[in-house]
Amino acid sequence: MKIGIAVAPPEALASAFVVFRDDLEVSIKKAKALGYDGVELALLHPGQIDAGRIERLLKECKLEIPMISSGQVFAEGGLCFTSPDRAVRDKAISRIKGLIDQAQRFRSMVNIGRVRGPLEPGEARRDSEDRFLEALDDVAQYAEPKGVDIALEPVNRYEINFINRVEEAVEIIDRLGRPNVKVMPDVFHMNIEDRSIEDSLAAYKDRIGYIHFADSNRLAPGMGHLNFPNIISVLKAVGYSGYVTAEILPHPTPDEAAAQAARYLRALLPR
Ligand code: LER
Ligand code: MN
Repeated sequence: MKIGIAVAPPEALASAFVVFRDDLEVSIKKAKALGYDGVELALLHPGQIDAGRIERLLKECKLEIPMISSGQVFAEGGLCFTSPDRAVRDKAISRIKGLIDQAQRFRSMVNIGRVRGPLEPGEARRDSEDRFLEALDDVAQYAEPKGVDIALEPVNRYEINFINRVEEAVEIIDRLGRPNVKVMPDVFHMNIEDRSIEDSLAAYKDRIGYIHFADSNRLAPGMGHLNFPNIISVLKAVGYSGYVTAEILPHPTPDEAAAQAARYLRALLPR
């Protein structure tokens, strides 16, 4: 398993779930110094980064960008896949395709979190699901020849009313039937939604492409009451070898949060 930390460019919303909101050169160098293997980049649109410069930096630091996350596309851009407005859906799809182009350069995955959109009130659930599946199919088909995987993240009910549990994500991915769409559990959301974090991870081990780690209070692992030693031993037992990335609040300070997560995770996952 490798460990990562979620970061964003300086202009990201204050509400973005990242530790560092800074020039990417600064964040990448800090992540390297703390012993991370990779940084997850939360982007609003693909033009936010100078890909050539980032590629050089990653090479110099021997660091990876395993994931480009898209939460800002929904939170700031207001775009989503379930919108009844065709123009909004099309914008969401083309924005995600832009992120897929960047992901191809970095050999990253692209996540679909809240950008899937909510179930639309006043209509049958199936109608929202159908619009979501059509959009997901479009982006997955676009990503496939580029070698990019799409990671669908279940998110808790207080943030969105659609795809809250890991099981629900797997069920809808099965309906789509595209092998480059994986499930992306986030243990913070699982703590709210899944009956057992460990049992869901074990049950769907073959479907997991990437994992978010935050403690029960969304602080760095070790600062709340989730049982990370147990979660990690289950992941090891089922042979998970991908990333566990800290997507945490920058408390008490960004530097301390990032250092705490690195220290704690490295102790459980020595190189
Ligand atoms: C949001 O709560 C979250 O966990 C993000 O990774 C998904 O957009
Ligand atoms: Mn997450």
